[in-house]
Amino acid sequence: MRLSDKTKQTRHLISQLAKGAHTHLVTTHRDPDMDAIGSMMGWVACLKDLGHHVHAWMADPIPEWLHLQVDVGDIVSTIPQPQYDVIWVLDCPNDKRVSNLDALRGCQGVMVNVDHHVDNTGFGDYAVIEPVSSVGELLACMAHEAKLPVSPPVATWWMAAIVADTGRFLFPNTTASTFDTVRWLIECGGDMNHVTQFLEESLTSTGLEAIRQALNSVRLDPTGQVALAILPDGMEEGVAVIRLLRQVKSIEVMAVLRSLPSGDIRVNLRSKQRVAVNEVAHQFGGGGHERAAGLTLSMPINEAAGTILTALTDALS
Ligand SMILES: [Mn+2]
Repeated sequence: MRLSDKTKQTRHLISQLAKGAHTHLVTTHRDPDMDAIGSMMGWVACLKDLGHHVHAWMADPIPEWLHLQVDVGDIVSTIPQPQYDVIWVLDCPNDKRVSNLDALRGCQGVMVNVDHHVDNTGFGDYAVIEPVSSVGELLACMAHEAKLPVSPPVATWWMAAIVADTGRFLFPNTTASTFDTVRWLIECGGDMNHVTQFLEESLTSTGLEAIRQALNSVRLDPTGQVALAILPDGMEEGVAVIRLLRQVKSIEVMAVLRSLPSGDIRVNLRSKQRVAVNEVAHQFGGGGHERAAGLTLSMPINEAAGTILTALTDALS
């Protein structure tokens, strides 16, 4: 990985903060995916192994798929203290992506923004932004460089983050450094079998039903290159639906929509080659990567579906 001198200095400073500070709050983006959760849980465990006092915080309810896998008692829904030495915000391109920005702003502490989104706004007192596959990979690199203790559970969390954000090592964000990092995490005791069970073998029967309904909802543009699916309320199988849609040869761009508890519509966008979906997301105040982006709309779901289908069709033409 090529790092600028400034990034190297910031990284050094941040590893000093990780080692030297005693109280830490760690959080990630709302509507968390595996990179968000894996990065957060791994970082929390790593800091705890250093003997520090650490809270993982997420204001939104913890997704159902995660309930199956971790003791969510470990993640608090309100910030327990008015002040921490360091507040870590992971995998958030901007501070509005945290689960409760007002609550975060009400908490004192040096804020460190650790992210891999190219459109990160650089918020926080310090920011480490590197365009690697995942925040899991970035934290693992930082831990390696700073010689932080990486236990088998920490390594497994970061491997899960990397495996998920690289689409099982199939997306173009998978680099030689990604494999070097995973190799090192396995040497630290990371358990790929556990990652497989977690990511590939944990669908519930309700999840299967949600996927069936989402597939029934699929709309295509007239050329068959744009696909859009709607997930049933409260279901979180968007990743599985996208993985199925992308297997269709003619489909170039995909959108999965779902209603959030607030009534807003969350839209996840993916593309194979030709469309920079973050540019589409920017049109609606969202953001992300070229091949994976997201946005939130405040309108009825059918109207949102029409709007997104049109925007994606325009982006392709
Ligand atoms: Mn990520």
